[in-house]
Amino acid sequence: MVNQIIAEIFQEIGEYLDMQDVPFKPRAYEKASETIASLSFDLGDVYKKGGIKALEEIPGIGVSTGEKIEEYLKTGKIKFYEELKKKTPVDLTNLRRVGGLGPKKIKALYKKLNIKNLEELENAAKAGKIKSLEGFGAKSEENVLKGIEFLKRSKGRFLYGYLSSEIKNIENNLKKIKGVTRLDIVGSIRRRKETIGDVDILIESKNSAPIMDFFTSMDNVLQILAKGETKSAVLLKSGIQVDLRVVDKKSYGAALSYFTGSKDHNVALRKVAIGYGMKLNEYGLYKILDNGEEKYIAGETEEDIYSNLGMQYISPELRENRGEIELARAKKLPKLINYGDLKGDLQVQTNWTDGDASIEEMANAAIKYGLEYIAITDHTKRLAMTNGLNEKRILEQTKEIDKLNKKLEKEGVNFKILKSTECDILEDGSLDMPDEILKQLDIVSISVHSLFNLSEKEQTERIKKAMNNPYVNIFFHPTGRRLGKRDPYAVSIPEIIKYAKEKGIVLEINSQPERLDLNDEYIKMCVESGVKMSIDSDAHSVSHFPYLDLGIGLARRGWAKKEDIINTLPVGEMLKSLKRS
Ligand code: DGT
Ligand code: CA
Ligand code: CA
Ligand code: ZN
Repeated sequence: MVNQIIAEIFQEIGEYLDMQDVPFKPRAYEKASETIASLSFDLGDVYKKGGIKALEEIPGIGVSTGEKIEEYLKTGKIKFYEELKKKTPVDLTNLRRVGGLGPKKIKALYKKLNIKNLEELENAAKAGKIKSLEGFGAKSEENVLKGIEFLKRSKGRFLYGYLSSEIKNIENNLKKIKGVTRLDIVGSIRRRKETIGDVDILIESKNSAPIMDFFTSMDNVLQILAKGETKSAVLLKSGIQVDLRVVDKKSYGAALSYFTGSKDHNVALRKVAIGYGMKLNEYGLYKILDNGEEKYIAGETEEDIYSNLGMQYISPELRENRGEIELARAKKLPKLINYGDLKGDLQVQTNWTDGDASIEEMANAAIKYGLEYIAITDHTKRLAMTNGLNEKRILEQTKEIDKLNKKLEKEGVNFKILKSTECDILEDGSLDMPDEILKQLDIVSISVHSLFNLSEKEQTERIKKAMNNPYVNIFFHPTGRRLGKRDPYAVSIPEIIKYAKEKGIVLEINSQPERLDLNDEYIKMCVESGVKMSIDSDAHSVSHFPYLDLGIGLARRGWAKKEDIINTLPVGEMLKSLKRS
């Protein structure tokens, strides 16, 4: 929103002027900034209707601030601000993010130690120069170092799976506030992206003050980045930023659509609106009348907006402008797999190797989660650090599984434990378990845990050789990536997909927050090639089954339908579908 950008620029102008010891003006910009941040209408719209006069009529905005808003709306920048930045090359934006550093302290650090950026700040703190400054001390110096360390750590993107309970908690607390009639987590989280830049929350309410007060004073807030009537933002101690917007009923659907994104989807959607002589923004969908006036048509719900644009409703996971707009206009969107469609989980580890719990405990947790079957896939012997199973132990395990299945049957529980393995692919593409053993299992799955640095050609050939074993059914976490830790190994997934199709091999969508592998683009490729997939939790503990939702979200981002995923089938049909010639 343009308001927010201008508010931030004015805030920085105030701080720059203050650094130059200009009297009075800093406070005027600061006030204008606060005013703008809390406006419930868009400055761009005001200007379009009433020009600079209308801007100046807004309380808190004067001649000089009004002119600058006009300049920004016309040119996309403010010269005065650009020049101030050049004259005072202090990186306010980043310095302000260091916990405890307000405008006053940043000014003092600049004036006395000529500190202009994070690097100079860190050097000064490490050299012990900050603690002797007036108004600072040993504690402040320590906090500066901690703050910088924290910024370094939190820079970049986050894994939603590890933050979901904290976010859920915030969501539940906000919902309890009186007057909150609707709430959605929007942005990349609603689109189920593999990684998220920040958390975006949208609320419908007529009275935002108590919501903003609560939001900015939560226990887990490290720093308040903005607090206004319609928008606030905080930095959590866990390092992630949360943006909150409060809107009214009439605009809720429009805001939901806008803040869900993606930006590319929004741009394409606005183009569709323009094609119909309409205008779409975060406040609503408007018809442009012959006299130039705008008539509100829709905005309360997303469904209203899509249908008034002659489109099917588009699920958030599809909103990346990868062809979904065209299909929705032609009413030809695929019917995606749903949350709750999985009947089984085909990768589960136990305390026979590196899992936390026994086979029975994992089975009970899966039953509680609502599944009808799991495959026990402990590692094989080459992975010695996981206490990988050798031939003797895996046979012992199959006996234990038989015993447990009998017990379940006797108790009348509709649940089946399948004998399986996460068999290691050896250096030369052969498997870490002889065929004699593999053929006694219900499902054979394979994965790469070594030689990550082979060339793409060598790695692809090695994997293909393993896939060629007639007993192999599923290839687990096909690219081996660990988000934020390890890049995928070099491998040609398109070639693997082609080979999987030929051999009838299933490729896995691994639901662990740091794997999410295959990714959405490869999933789409499998869907298009008719290669089946499984969605597995790769559970190592009884608490991991809910990760399956992350895998389903990813599958939906990859346009997968229920029939593309084998473990949506009941156990008998699923096993039949695995049969290889
Ligand atoms: P993230 O946070 O990097 O994981 O990705 P998003 O998609 O959550 O992006 P974010 O938080 O910057 O903004 C949330 C949504 O707001 C975004 O998906 C679309 C909308 N939005 C933000 N800025 C713009 C913009 O400049 N133009 C348009 N059309 N939409 C925007
Ligand atoms: Ca976001
Ligand atoms: Ca955001
Ligand atoms: Zn593994």
